[in-house]
Amino acid sequence: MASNNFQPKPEHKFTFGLWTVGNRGRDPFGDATRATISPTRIVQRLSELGAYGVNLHDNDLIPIDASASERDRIVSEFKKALDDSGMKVPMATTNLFYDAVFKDGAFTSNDARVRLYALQKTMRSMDLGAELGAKIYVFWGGREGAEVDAAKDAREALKWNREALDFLCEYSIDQGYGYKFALEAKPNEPRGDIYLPTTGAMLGFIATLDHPDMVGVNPEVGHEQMSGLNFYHAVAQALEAGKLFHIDLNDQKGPRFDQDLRFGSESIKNLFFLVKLLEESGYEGPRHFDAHSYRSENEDGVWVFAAGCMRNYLIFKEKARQFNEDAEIQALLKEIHAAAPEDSELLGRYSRAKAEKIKTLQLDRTHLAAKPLPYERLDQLTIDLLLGVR
Ligand code: GCO
Ligand code: MN
Ligand code: MN
Repeated sequence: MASNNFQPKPEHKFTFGLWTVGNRGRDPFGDATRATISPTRIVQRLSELGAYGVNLHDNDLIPIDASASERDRIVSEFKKALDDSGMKVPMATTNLFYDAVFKDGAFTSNDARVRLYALQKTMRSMDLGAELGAKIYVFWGGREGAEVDAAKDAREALKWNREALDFLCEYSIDQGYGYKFALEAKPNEPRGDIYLPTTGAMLGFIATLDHPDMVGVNPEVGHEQMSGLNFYHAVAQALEAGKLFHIDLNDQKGPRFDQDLRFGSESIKNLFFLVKLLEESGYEGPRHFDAHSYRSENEDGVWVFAAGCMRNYLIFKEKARQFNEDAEIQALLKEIHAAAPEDSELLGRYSRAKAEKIKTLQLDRTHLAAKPLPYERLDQLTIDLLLGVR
């Protein structure tokens, strides 16, 4: 363990949103508990901690009512901070939830002029992201939902959502931005119900778009856990579909409000398997932390939080290496996965000959059911390893 100090480096591709370390501790019951940290300071401090880059919503950087000259001044200051530190902006997104205009949705608002405003705001934000070098564009439709289903036909909402994404894919192509879109699901909060509530629902929706190849998903740990789902499974499905374009890493204590906790602070076993999966899958995208520090922290605590997210990821990565090199664990896995070559050959793609053969096989189900599966031992070895007693 001494040989690994878990020091984050840009090559690990760790990123944070300006809104994450910039979170001031506001919640529905109380106001900010810490001061604003400027975007340029965020860039500088994260780079000192070993991060690769920062991501942003348009209004994390530029106030919604900024003049054109103010905008340009802010962008050039920000670009200078990026250049000075070597930090990147791999992902950009639009704030389509904060302003009152989005109270009934953005792309799915019942008001066509609000839908137009959402398109306008997103195109301007895509221009900004492209100027900063972003190649991934995230869509999190926090207000795309409903409390009163009588007011909106959910099929109509899906149609509007699809039209907006198709329109914006064309805009990216037309401008030569080369964006990949990543859709982020969440079951509720701030809306009573948000449309397309899970990563699985997003994957189904993507297949109905005009440019499905341009569009993938941005799963978030806490959002799947809010629905009681297994995040490792959701990410596996996205990877297997070639659709993991971005990922929001954080943590959560089970199904309740969105907590955005420090990565790896709660769901240790599930997130160990997640990191193992990401590292072994060839996923090359950013490891983005969409989390924030406890409300009880001051700015110093925010940097402890940020360092902790990256450190926990690297600890899980090291544990995955140990898991793969552990002779006892690997022997158990070999035993569990053992198969006769003639059986393996019969599985897989259909042929009439195979079907005939399978129908005549002598398969003794009582014998098959009696085969012991050493899962208790395997899981306990995993726990021993994760708790550091192995
Ligand atoms: C949330 C979301 C957001 C999005 C962000 C980028 O629950 O607040 O996770 O943080 O990820 O808007 O799209
Ligand atoms: Mn969240
Ligand atoms: Mn998120």
